[in-house]
Amino acid sequence: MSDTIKILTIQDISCYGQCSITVALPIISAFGIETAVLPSAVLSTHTSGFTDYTFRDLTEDLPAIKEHWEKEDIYFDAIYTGYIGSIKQLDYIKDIIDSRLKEDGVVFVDPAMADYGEFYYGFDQEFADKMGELCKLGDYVLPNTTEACYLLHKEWKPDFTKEEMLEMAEELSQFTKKHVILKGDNHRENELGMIVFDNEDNKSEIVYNDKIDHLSHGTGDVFASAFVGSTMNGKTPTQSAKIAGEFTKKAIEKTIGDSNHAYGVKFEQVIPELYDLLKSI
Ligand code: PXL
Repeated sequence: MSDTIKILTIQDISCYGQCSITVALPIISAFGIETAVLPSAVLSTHTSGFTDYTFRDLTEDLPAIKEHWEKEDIYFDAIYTGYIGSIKQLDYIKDIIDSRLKEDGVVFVDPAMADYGEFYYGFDQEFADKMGELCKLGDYVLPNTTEACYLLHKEWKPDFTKEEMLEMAEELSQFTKKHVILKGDNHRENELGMIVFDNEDNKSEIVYNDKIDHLSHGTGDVFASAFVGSTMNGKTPTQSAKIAGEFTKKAIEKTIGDSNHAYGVKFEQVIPELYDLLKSI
Protein backbone atom coordinates (compact mmCIF):
# COMPACT_ATOMS: atom_id res chain seq x y z
CA MET A 1 0.00 0.00 0.00
CA SER A 2 1.53 3.32 -1.02
CA ASP A 3 1.09 6.54 0.91
CA THR A 4 -1.27 9.01 -0.70
CA ILE A 5 -0.28 12.60 -1.24
CA LYS A 6 -2.91 14.83 0.27
CA ILE A 7 -3.46 18.35 -0.90
CA LEU A 8 -5.85 21.13 0.03
CA THR A 9 -7.11 23.59 -2.53
CA ILE A 10 -8.65 26.87 -1.39
CA GLN A 11 -10.69 28.68 -4.04
CA ASP A 12 -14.32 29.30 -4.94
CA ILE A 13 -16.98 26.94 -6.15
CA SER A 14 -18.45 28.44 -9.28
CA CYS A 15 -21.35 26.03 -9.62
CA TYR A 16 -21.38 26.42 -13.41
CA GLY A 17 -18.58 27.57 -15.68
CA GLN A 18 -15.62 25.16 -15.45
CA CYS A 19 -13.25 27.03 -13.19
CA SER A 20 -11.75 26.92 -9.71
CA ILE A 21 -12.71 23.91 -7.57
CA THR A 22 -14.77 22.20 -10.28
CA VAL A 23 -11.57 22.13 -12.35
CA ALA A 24 -8.98 21.58 -9.62
CA LEU A 25 -10.72 18.64 -7.96
CA PRO A 26 -11.03 16.40 -11.04
CA ILE A 27 -7.66 17.33 -12.53
CA ILE A 28 -5.55 16.96 -9.38
CA SER A 29 -7.43 13.77 -8.45
CA ALA A 30 -6.64 12.38 -11.92
CA PHE A 31 -2.95 12.75 -11.02
CA GLY A 32 -3.58 10.25 -8.19
CA ILE A 33 -3.61 12.88 -5.46
CA GLU A 34 -6.17 13.05 -2.67
CA THR A 35 -7.69 16.52 -2.98
CA ALA A 36 -9.51 18.25 -0.13
CA VAL A 37 -11.35 21.49 -0.82
CA LEU A 38 -11.98 24.64 1.15
CA PRO A 39 -14.43 26.84 -0.77
CA SER A 40 -13.74 30.57 -0.42
CA ALA A 41 -17.18 31.44 -1.82
CA VAL A 42 -20.03 29.83 -3.72
CA LEU A 43 -21.16 31.51 -6.93
CA SER A 44 -23.86 30.42 -9.34
CA THR A 45 -21.36 30.99 -12.19
CA HIS A 46 -17.94 32.60 -12.45
CA THR A 47 -17.80 36.35 -13.01
CA SER A 48 -16.36 36.55 -16.55
CA GLY A 49 -19.02 36.77 -19.22
CA PHE A 50 -21.96 36.07 -16.90
CA THR A 51 -24.14 38.71 -15.19
CA ASP A 52 -26.40 38.62 -12.12
CA TYR A 53 -24.59 35.64 -10.59
CA THR A 54 -25.10 34.84 -6.91
CA PHE A 55 -22.14 35.17 -4.54
CA ARG A 56 -22.06 33.60 -1.07
CA ASP A 57 -18.99 34.72 0.82
CA LEU A 58 -17.64 31.96 3.09
CA THR A 59 -14.96 34.06 4.82
CA GLU A 60 -16.23 33.43 8.33
CA ASP A 61 -16.40 29.66 7.79
CA LEU A 62 -12.65 29.45 7.26
CA PRO A 63 -11.46 29.75 10.91
CA ALA A 64 -14.06 27.23 12.12
CA ILE A 65 -13.05 24.72 9.45
CA LYS A 66 -9.40 25.18 10.41
CA GLU A 67 -10.20 24.63 14.10
CA HIS A 68 -12.09 21.44 13.32
CA TRP A 69 -9.16 20.13 11.25
CA GLU A 70 -6.84 20.95 14.17
CA LYS A 71 -9.00 18.79 16.46
CA GLU A 72 -8.99 15.99 13.88
CA ASP A 73 -5.22 16.30 13.36
CA ILE A 74 -5.62 16.77 9.61
CA TYR A 75 -2.49 17.92 7.74
CA PHE A 76 -1.68 18.46 4.07
CA ASP A 77 1.39 17.81 1.91
CA ALA A 78 0.52 20.85 -0.17
CA ILE A 79 -1.85 23.80 -0.17
CA TYR A 80 -2.90 25.37 -3.46
CA THR A 81 -4.79 28.66 -3.40
CA GLY A 82 -6.73 30.25 -6.26
CA TYR A 83 -9.59 32.76 -6.44
CA ILE A 84 -10.18 34.17 -2.97
CA GLY A 85 -13.54 35.56 -1.89
CA SER A 86 -12.48 38.54 0.27
CA ILE A 87 -9.41 40.41 1.43
CA LYS A 88 -9.91 39.15 5.00
CA GLN A 89 -9.59 35.55 3.79
CA LEU A 90 -5.98 36.21 2.87
CA ASP A 91 -5.12 36.44 6.60
CA TYR A 92 -7.19 33.35 7.40
CA ILE A 93 -5.39 31.45 4.63
CA LYS A 94 -2.02 32.38 6.12
CA ASP A 95 -3.26 30.89 9.43
CA ILE A 96 -4.37 27.73 7.65
CA ILE A 97 -0.97 27.37 5.96
CA ASP A 98 0.74 27.93 9.33
CA SER A 99 -1.42 25.41 11.10
CA ARG A 100 -2.28 22.66 8.59
CA LEU A 101 0.67 22.35 6.20
CA LYS A 102 3.14 19.57 6.99
CA GLU A 103 6.61 20.75 7.97
CA ASP A 104 8.06 19.99 4.53
CA GLY A 105 4.80 20.88 2.77
CA VAL A 106 4.56 22.89 -0.43
CA VAL A 107 2.51 26.02 -1.16
CA PHE A 108 1.19 26.93 -4.63
CA VAL A 109 -0.34 30.38 -5.05
CA ASP A 110 -2.27 31.26 -8.17
CA PRO A 111 -3.08 34.94 -7.56
CA ALA A 112 -6.29 34.58 -9.58
CA MET A 113 -7.64 38.13 -9.61
CA ALA A 114 -7.17 39.63 -13.06
CA ASP A 115 -6.68 38.97 -16.78
CA TYR A 116 -6.39 40.82 -20.09
CA GLY A 117 -5.28 44.03 -18.34
CA GLU A 118 -8.15 44.22 -15.85
CA PHE A 119 -9.16 43.04 -12.40
CA TYR A 120 -11.97 40.51 -12.21
CA TYR A 121 -15.10 42.09 -10.76
CA GLY A 122 -14.66 43.03 -7.08
CA PHE A 123 -10.84 43.14 -6.94
CA ASP A 124 -8.63 46.22 -6.65
CA GLN A 125 -5.05 47.30 -6.01
CA GLU A 126 -5.47 46.96 -2.23
CA PHE A 127 -6.42 43.31 -2.74
CA ALA A 128 -3.49 42.81 -5.13
CA ASP A 129 -1.03 44.21 -2.56
CA LYS A 130 -2.40 41.89 0.11
CA MET A 131 -2.31 38.98 -2.36
CA GLY A 132 1.37 39.82 -2.80
CA GLU A 133 1.84 39.01 0.91
CA LEU A 134 0.25 35.58 0.41
CA CYS A 135 2.44 35.01 -2.66
CA LYS A 136 5.50 35.46 -0.45
CA LEU A 137 4.51 32.24 1.35
CA GLY A 138 4.39 30.36 -1.96
CA ASP A 139 6.96 27.88 -3.19
CA TYR A 140 5.37 28.19 -6.64
CA VAL A 141 3.58 31.39 -7.68
CA LEU A 142 1.69 31.36 -10.98
CA PRO A 143 0.59 34.81 -12.20
CA ASN A 144 -0.46 35.82 -15.70
CA THR A 145 1.00 39.09 -16.98
CA THR A 146 -1.96 41.17 -15.74
CA GLU A 147 -1.64 39.79 -12.21
CA ALA A 148 2.12 40.27 -12.39
CA CYS A 149 1.63 43.93 -13.31
CA TYR A 150 -0.76 44.52 -10.41
CA LEU A 151 1.66 42.82 -8.02
CA LEU A 152 4.51 44.98 -9.33
CA HIS A 153 2.51 48.21 -9.83
CA LYS A 154 3.44 48.20 -13.50
CA GLU A 155 1.52 49.24 -16.60
CA TRP A 156 0.11 46.21 -18.49
CA LYS A 157 0.24 45.74 -22.25
CA PRO A 158 -0.74 42.75 -24.37
CA ASP A 159 2.67 42.31 -26.00
CA PHE A 160 5.69 42.40 -23.72
CA THR A 161 9.03 41.64 -25.39
CA LYS A 162 11.05 38.59 -24.37
CA GLU A 163 13.46 40.82 -22.45
CA GLU A 164 10.59 42.56 -20.63
CA MET A 165 9.09 39.19 -19.70
CA LEU A 166 12.41 37.92 -18.36
CA GLU A 167 12.85 41.14 -16.38
CA MET A 168 9.32 40.93 -14.99
CA ALA A 169 9.84 37.31 -13.87
CA GLU A 170 13.00 38.36 -12.06
CA GLU A 171 11.20 41.26 -10.36
CA LEU A 172 8.49 38.83 -9.29
CA SER A 173 11.04 36.75 -7.40
CA GLN A 174 10.30 38.98 -4.39
CA PHE A 175 6.79 37.43 -4.39
CA THR A 176 7.81 33.79 -3.99
CA LYS A 177 10.00 31.66 -1.77
CA LYS A 178 11.26 29.57 -4.69
CA HIS A 179 9.71 29.70 -8.15
CA VAL A 180 7.68 32.05 -10.31
CA ILE A 181 5.87 30.73 -13.34
CA LEU A 182 4.93 33.81 -15.35
CA LYS A 183 2.33 32.91 -17.96
CA GLY A 184 1.43 34.69 -21.19
CA ASP A 185 4.72 35.30 -22.98
CA ASN A 186 3.46 36.26 -26.45
CA HIS A 187 6.64 37.35 -28.17
CA ARG A 188 6.70 34.37 -30.56
CA GLU A 189 4.07 34.29 -33.25
CA ASN A 190 3.10 30.60 -33.06
CA GLU A 191 4.16 29.67 -29.55
CA LEU A 192 3.04 30.70 -26.11
CA GLY A 193 5.78 30.99 -23.53
CA MET A 194 6.00 30.72 -19.77
CA ILE A 195 8.94 32.08 -17.86
CA VAL A 196 10.01 29.75 -15.07
CA PHE A 197 12.19 31.69 -12.63
CA ASP A 198 14.17 29.94 -9.92
CA ASN A 199 15.16 32.10 -6.93
CA GLU A 200 17.89 29.71 -5.84
CA ASP A 201 20.11 30.14 -8.89
CA ASN A 202 18.53 33.44 -10.00
CA LYS A 203 17.83 32.02 -13.46
CA SER A 204 14.94 31.91 -15.91
CA GLU A 205 13.96 29.28 -18.43
CA ILE A 206 11.28 29.76 -21.05
CA VAL A 207 8.91 26.88 -21.75
CA TYR A 208 6.95 27.05 -25.01
CA ASN A 209 3.75 25.39 -26.17
CA ASP A 210 1.95 25.79 -29.51
CA LYS A 211 -0.20 28.91 -29.46
CA ILE A 212 -3.87 28.50 -30.29
CA ASP A 213 -5.81 31.49 -31.46
CA HIS A 214 -8.82 31.10 -29.18
CA LEU A 215 -9.94 33.15 -26.17
CA SER A 216 -11.41 31.09 -23.35
CA HIS A 217 -12.02 31.48 -19.66
CA GLY A 218 -10.79 29.11 -16.99
CA THR A 219 -7.54 28.17 -18.72
CA GLY A 220 -5.49 29.62 -15.82
CA ASP A 221 -7.21 27.22 -13.42
CA VAL A 222 -6.72 24.24 -15.75
CA PHE A 223 -3.04 25.14 -16.10
CA ALA A 224 -2.49 25.66 -12.36
CA SER A 225 -4.24 22.40 -11.45
CA ALA A 226 -2.17 20.38 -13.93
CA PHE A 227 0.97 22.17 -12.71
CA VAL A 228 0.17 21.22 -9.11
CA GLY A 229 -0.54 17.60 -10.10
CA SER A 230 2.70 17.30 -12.07
CA THR A 231 4.84 18.91 -9.39
CA MET A 232 3.39 16.68 -6.68
CA ASN A 233 4.28 13.73 -8.93
CA GLY A 234 7.92 14.75 -8.74
CA LYS A 235 8.31 16.81 -11.90
CA THR A 236 10.61 19.87 -12.02
CA PRO A 237 9.04 23.32 -12.47
CA THR A 238 9.94 23.41 -16.19
CA GLN A 239 8.60 19.88 -16.75
CA SER A 240 5.40 20.76 -14.88
CA ALA A 241 4.99 23.95 -16.91
CA LYS A 242 5.39 21.93 -20.11
CA ILE A 243 2.91 19.24 -19.01
CA ALA A 244 0.37 21.80 -17.77
CA GLY A 245 0.80 23.87 -20.93
CA GLU A 246 0.24 20.83 -23.17
CA PHE A 247 -2.77 19.73 -21.14
CA THR A 248 -4.32 23.21 -21.36
CA LYS A 249 -3.58 23.47 -25.08
CA LYS A 250 -5.30 20.13 -25.70
CA ALA A 251 -8.32 21.25 -23.65
CA ILE A 252 -8.57 24.43 -25.73
CA GLU A 253 -8.34 22.35 -28.94
CA LYS A 254 -11.32 20.26 -27.78
CA THR A 255 -13.31 23.47 -27.25
CA ILE A 256 -12.58 25.36 -30.48
CA GLY A 257 -15.55 25.53 -32.79
CA ASP A 258 -18.16 25.32 -30.04
CA SER A 259 -19.51 28.85 -29.95
CA ASN A 260 -21.63 28.06 -26.89
CA HIS A 261 -18.58 27.22 -24.82
CA ALA A 262 -16.61 30.44 -24.32
CA TYR A 263 -17.10 30.20 -20.53
CA GLY A 264 -14.54 27.40 -20.06
CA VAL A 265 -12.57 24.63 -21.75
CA LYS A 266 -13.42 20.94 -22.19
CA PHE A 267 -10.58 19.68 -20.01
CA GLU A 268 -12.54 16.53 -19.09
CA GLN A 269 -11.93 15.13 -22.57
CA VAL A 270 -8.16 15.34 -22.06
CA ILE A 271 -8.05 13.61 -18.67
CA PRO A 272 -7.60 10.16 -20.30
CA GLU A 273 -4.37 11.47 -21.92
CA LEU A 274 -2.90 12.72 -18.66
CA TYR A 275 -1.04 9.55 -17.76
CA ASP A 276 0.81 9.42 -21.10
CA LEU A 277 1.54 13.14 -20.90
CA LEU A 278 3.02 12.76 -17.45
CA LYS A 279 5.22 9.86 -18.60
CA SER A 280 6.36 11.55 -21.81
CA ILE A 281 7.86 14.70 -20.26
O1 PXL B 1 -10.83 31.37 -13.40
C1 PXL B 1 -10.67 32.38 -12.49
C2 PXL B 1 -11.95 32.64 -11.74
C3 PXL B 1 -12.24 31.89 -10.63
N1 PXL B 1 -13.36 32.08 -9.91
C4 PXL B 1 -14.24 33.04 -10.28
C5 PXL B 1 -14.00 33.84 -11.38
C6 PXL B 1 -12.83 33.63 -12.14
C7 PXL B 1 -12.56 34.43 -13.32
O2 PXL B 1 -13.33 35.20 -13.77
O3 PXL B 1 -14.89 34.76 -11.71
C8 PXL B 1 -15.47 33.24 -9.46
